[in-house]
Amino acid sequence: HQEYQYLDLVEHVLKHGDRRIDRTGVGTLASFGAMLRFDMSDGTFPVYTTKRVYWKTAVKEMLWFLTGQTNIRSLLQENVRIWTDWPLDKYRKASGSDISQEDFEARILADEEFALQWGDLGPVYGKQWRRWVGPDGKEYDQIASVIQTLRTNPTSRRMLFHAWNVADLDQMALNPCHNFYQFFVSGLNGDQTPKLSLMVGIRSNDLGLGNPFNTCQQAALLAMVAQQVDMVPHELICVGGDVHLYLNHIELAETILQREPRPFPKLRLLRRPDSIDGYRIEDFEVTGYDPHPAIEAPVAV
Ligand code: DHF
Ligand code: TMP
Repeated sequence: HQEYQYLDLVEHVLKHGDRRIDRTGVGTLASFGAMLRFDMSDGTFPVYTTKRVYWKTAVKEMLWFLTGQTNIRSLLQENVRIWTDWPLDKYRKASGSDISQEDFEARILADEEFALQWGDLGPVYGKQWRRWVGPDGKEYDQIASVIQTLRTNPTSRRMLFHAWNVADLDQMALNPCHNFYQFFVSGLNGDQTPKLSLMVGIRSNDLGLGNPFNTCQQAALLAMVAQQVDMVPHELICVGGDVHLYLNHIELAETILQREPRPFPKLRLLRRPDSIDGYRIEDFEVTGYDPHPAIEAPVAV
């Protein structure tokens, strides 16, 4: 079962990870350099089963990146709350108030001006993917360029996009974790549909919370891009730099290691939008997802 790649990595970090106090103060066990390869042929959708992964939330985050937006308001409008902690932390520190997450989210939703001032994460993923600003002020849509190259020159070795815009780092709520997205096409010579693969470089990966989300949302991106360029999804390859387990996720890790993985679900896109900008969550049909129970775990801010 492909999920053992993830479980083996979790076990490795648990056993051999280097213990340190990290930026958040929570502390981690960390290893360096890991690769997970998921074969998506036959519609396989790599959503881990040893704990429930909220794949819709993860895919909605991916759709939000693709819109180019960076404000949590549009995420909250989709009932996605995974990014609230960072603006909330900033607001609490700046205002000296101890407003609850619920009240903060309600205010972001109700008050557009408040959202503009306090809900923005800075020039994070969506901004860099869709509107990277060059030295001359020109904006670059990296997603459109990659799709264009996939259509016109699929053997290119330059089909990638990147979020690590050095000049913008200090304005981001969090430096981008998943940075480097590169595509590769195989099977161009036969009479079958060409196969599209995606490799993603993740400089820092939280194995308990971030990684399960990242894997399935990147698989969703591969499925969307493949559909747009008339190819079939092949492999998703996730390459991690600092892969870590937070010390308050040890129990989570031990629990999933005791569970038996179940078959991955299947993904089907129900509609073919005119462009990469046209996807909605309703387009994702996921069948056969029968995970073990969810495990709640705190996120390190
Ligand atoms: N910081 C840290 N320390 N770890 C992260 O994984 C992380 N991820 C970020 C931003 N900063 C981060 C963005 N992605 C959750 C999942 C992904 C994510 C942020 C948070 C999360 O809390 N997942 C829970 C609840 C999901 C839900 O409420 O729908 C989970 O159980 O998967
Ligand atoms: P860092 O910027 O100090 O590396 O902290 C970022 C943390 O967030 C780190 O634990 C990795 C985690 N993370 C993911 O694993 N995946 C993600 O998609 C995001 C945004 C963060």
